[in-house]
Amino acid sequence: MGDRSTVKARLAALQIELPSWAFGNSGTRFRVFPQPGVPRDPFEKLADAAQVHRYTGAAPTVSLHIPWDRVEDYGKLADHAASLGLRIGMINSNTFQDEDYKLGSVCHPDPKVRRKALRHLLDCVDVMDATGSSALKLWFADGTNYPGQDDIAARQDRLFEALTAVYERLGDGQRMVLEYKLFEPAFYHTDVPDWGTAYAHTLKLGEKASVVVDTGHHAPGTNIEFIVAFLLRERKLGAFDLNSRFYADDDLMAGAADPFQLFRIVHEVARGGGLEPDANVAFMLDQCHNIEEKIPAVIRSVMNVQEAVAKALLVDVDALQTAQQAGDVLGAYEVLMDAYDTDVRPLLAELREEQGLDPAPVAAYRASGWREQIVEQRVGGTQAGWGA
Ligand code: PSV
Ligand code: MN
Repeated sequence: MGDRSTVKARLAALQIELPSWAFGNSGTRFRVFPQPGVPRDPFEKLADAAQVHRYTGAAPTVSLHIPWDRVEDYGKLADHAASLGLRIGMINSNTFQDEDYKLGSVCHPDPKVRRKALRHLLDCVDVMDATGSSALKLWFADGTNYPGQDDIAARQDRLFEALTAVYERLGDGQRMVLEYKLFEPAFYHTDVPDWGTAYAHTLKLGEKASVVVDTGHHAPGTNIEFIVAFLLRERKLGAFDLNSRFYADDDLMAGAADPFQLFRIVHEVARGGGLEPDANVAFMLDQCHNIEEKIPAVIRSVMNVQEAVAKALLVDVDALQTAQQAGDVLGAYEVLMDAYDTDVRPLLAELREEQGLDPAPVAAYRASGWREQIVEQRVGGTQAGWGA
């Protein structure tokens, strides 16, 4: 077990990336519920993200989604981030909200549509150049709804062709991560449905390509920690999109639905060296706050991830190994549960105080008056939301 100060030092180094879209209006396909004070542009989204970093000290990077975060001058956006103590994180591509993509984007049967989609992906690398972002995150909504609709294998060829072109465009110090998702919006087959498909493609591409595990993108009951352990071992775990789910891709707050699952995942990350800075595993949130207040929900999510990591760092690795070697099934389980059952909130509060932060981030945010200020100031204009 790491001693208290080692655990705190490792927690202090943990950085959780925020999605710009968590701060905009969102909803289900039934209704988007607007909230007062929601940002009207990417600059205001960064200002809200800065609040999360201010009260947690753990969220210095923000992931952008293009075109939702399209601006005239990306250098100016990066400067704005820097003035708020933030950096631009991953650039997320979006090839799922254009009329042309009804039958897919990079896997579309029409080469014209494929070229348009590829152009967008390459434009996203330009945004990386302009903002100093080091990673491109690719998720494709491509797939089919009916058997026979298109040639599944040919679509894999088209996918790989586009991925190769993007890979070749990456500059020094840039990488790409490929996200998989079981289903939705396609319902019969999806072109990157699982980690195996993402792994196979990124393996062929080379070491600048790896896999994103979005915790909400699996069939119920999937052992996500196994996937994490496997990918880490192969040095192909590039990033997490953290969120939680009860049913499908619910995008609820990380750690809310199943804190034990989050702990088990993070335990495998820690075990496999994924918390080390050179492992290059990004911990991103990918969440939407449809009915709850957004900024405190993001703060709470960061805290949930910190708690899971703290517990994982408290696992007595030597005792665990001894029990495993001895075939002591119950002993090994007990070591894991001892860590999971530890109340790590006092440890994290102590760490925050040492960092000059308030020990209770949500309460500190609420007392700051930021919410009242944005509700009063952000009037007029169009609030950011899905598709904007
Ligand atoms: C797809 O469901 C996804 O998880 C991808 O990461 C997208 O970029 C993101 O959601 C958009 O919210
Ligand atoms: Mn995602």
